[in-house]
Amino acid sequence: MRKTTPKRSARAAQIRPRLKTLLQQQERLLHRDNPVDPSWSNGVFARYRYPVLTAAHVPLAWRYDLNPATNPRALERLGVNAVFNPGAIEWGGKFCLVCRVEGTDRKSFFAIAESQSPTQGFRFRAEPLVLPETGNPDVNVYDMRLTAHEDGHLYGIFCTERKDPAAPPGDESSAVAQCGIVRTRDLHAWERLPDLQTASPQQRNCVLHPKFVNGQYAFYTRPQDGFISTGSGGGIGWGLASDIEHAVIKDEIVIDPKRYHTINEVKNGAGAPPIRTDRGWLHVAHGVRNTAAGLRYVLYVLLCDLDEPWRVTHRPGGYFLAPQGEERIGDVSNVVFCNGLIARQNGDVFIYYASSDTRIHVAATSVEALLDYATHTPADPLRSAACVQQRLALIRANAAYLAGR
Ligand code: M1P
Repeated sequence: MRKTTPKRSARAAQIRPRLKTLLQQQERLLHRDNPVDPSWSNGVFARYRYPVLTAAHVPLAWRYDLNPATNPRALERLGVNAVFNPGAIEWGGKFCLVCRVEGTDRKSFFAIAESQSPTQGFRFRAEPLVLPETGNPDVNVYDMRLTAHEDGHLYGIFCTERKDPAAPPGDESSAVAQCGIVRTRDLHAWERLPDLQTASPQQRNCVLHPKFVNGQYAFYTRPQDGFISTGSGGGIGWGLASDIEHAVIKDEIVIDPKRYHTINEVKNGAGAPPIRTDRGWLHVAHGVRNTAAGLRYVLYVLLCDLDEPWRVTHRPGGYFLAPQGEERIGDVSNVVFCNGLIARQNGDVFIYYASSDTRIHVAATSVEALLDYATHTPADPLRSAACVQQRLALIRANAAYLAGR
């Protein structure tokens, strides 16, 4: 039996009340009800009052040394800065989010949080995901997109970032982003495959299409010249790779370019893997514009042809979801970003989006509502005068309808 010395019990007494309080606070957070936010109503999707995951949801055992002998003051040893940008999948009857967890040291890693409910009660598994590496170690990994591919594997497509070998001396910021690939059959054991190869110097926001196209693996890509700036690249790209174990895209085309004075004038990127519907492949993507206060990231919707998924058939104008309220504030303010959604058999859709690179929220909608939105929202006419005409058409149609009632 372990002997309790007066010194040890004094330390335990010191640590226990504080940790007990922290644990109680966290349990309250994890059990908190998350009602629909009644103040939001555009008919297209519902917002929820609270984020579904934050840094405060991360288990205490990942942050604190719980042993009073080695941490008598119960100090946090490994802080967590943010939990955001999750891939999402319904798996084994649960809603699973593969989150980007960022330590206070700025390095991100992946961790799975699960719940029986799509909108509340998410709890991290006991340990973070151990991502195997290639011969070229990752410095930072983030933003996993989960694709249940028809080849039988569940793929995780993510961004792997390493220092730019061409950076001049003293430049400790320039990085090269590329597309990392892992796969699993059980959401526990992950196999790392070589990174995707394309002609682009930078790749971020890559997404694997769930079906073979012309017998090949199909990727949405986002070619860029620089880590932040698009240069001659930008836009959502598309390419095929014959072998996923050595994925090489030889021909990359841009299927949804950035455009002057729109919500994606600076850049854009694919979000979650698209939803297959009878009207086509539905995408929730992100677009970035410039403002005097910096970049603004919003979500937008795209519909692509069912048989030719690289062909955009509907591009509703404007944003679908933009940051509001506390969503506007965080580490990288004025950002919403989505790389995971869950489309259920019954037509319900849960869009997991992060705000300001800090926390994760959910928006609830349906395939029906998204298709209605995608096919009936007019495209951006690209000029103020044309926008007025668009609005006049709506106003006058309404006037005629109301007069004829
Ligand atoms: O900081 C906002 C987002 O910036 C990047 O997106 P993009 O490549 O389109 O600029 C990503 O790093 C993303 O993780 C981040 O949320």
